[in-house]
Amino acid sequence: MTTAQLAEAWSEDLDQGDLDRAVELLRRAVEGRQTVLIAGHVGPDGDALGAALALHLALGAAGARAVPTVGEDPLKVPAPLSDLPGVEGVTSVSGLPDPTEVSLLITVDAASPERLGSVQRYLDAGIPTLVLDHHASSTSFGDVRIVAPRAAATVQIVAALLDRLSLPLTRDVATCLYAGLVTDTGRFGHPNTDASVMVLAGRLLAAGVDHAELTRRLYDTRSLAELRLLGRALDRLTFVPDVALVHTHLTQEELERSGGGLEATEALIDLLRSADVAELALVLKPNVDGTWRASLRSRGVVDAGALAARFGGGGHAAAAGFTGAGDAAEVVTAVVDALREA
Ligand SMILES: [Mn+2]
Repeated sequence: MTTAQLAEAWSEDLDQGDLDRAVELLRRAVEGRQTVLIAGHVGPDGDALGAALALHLALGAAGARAVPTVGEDPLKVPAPLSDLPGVEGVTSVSGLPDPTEVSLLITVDAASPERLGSVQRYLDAGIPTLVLDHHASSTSFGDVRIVAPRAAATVQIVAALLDRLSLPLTRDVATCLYAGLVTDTGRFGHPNTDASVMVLAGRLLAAGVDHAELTRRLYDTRSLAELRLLGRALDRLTFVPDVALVHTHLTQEELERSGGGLEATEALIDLLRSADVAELALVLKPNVDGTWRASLRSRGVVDAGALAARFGGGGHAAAAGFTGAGDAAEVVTAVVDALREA
């Protein structure tokens, strides 16, 4: 196996005809100076936002009117991602062009229409839709689907398409792609970190990405509110020995009192997962409607995605999530019961 073949292992799952159709849609958008809506999932992470912004910058520079968005109103970009190049172009749902003006919808890192929030109405409007994703749980929506479950991040698919279009990896485009790569691989620590990840990372660094500055902003910068919230949640940490589960939760009141938003607690789940006795970590964070946003992280044995699917959620084997109802203890009990059955 050559280095090039090894680096592209994830792309073997893709259909060449679909790839050709995707490239054709993008080429037409650029040459026809079309209006292209690029939608990441609600509650955007580094991959969703990085993929959307890289496409926004690259297609925009080549001639398209590329509008990046996530399906939220009001728009909330997590603080660590708020300095990414092109982020000022991210448009709230209320500011988007009318569906009749949009020639192409590109969804990135969103495994189902529900993950698009308010952008779903553009799907329903019958606009040609290109789906770029790496979730094995991706449901079959969209017209042209480039779904690569073995890709570590959606930004790998975006980079491959930009290559096929011969669009340049400028420093800004590379920075957005790198943000997706570094976050979805857990700083190159998760098992999805393979040769293709490192080959792309090397290309992006060569394009001028400031790795140290970007990772400092993504990982080593926390507000006092976030540190206090982390302390509160860690203080409440509970271990269930027979299923090797560590779990904790935060209340709506604690979030409000701290002044920190939900995004301030993203580091919590990875801290919990680091417990030496744990196979699985569970963090419950309150949604405004009274339900819980449950995040799951596995240390390798438990398939977090399969577990989340039992509760109507989804994700990857190492990281997944679902929406839980009831009080926190009831959600934890349901997860423990499911683990004991498995
Ligand atoms: Mn992703």
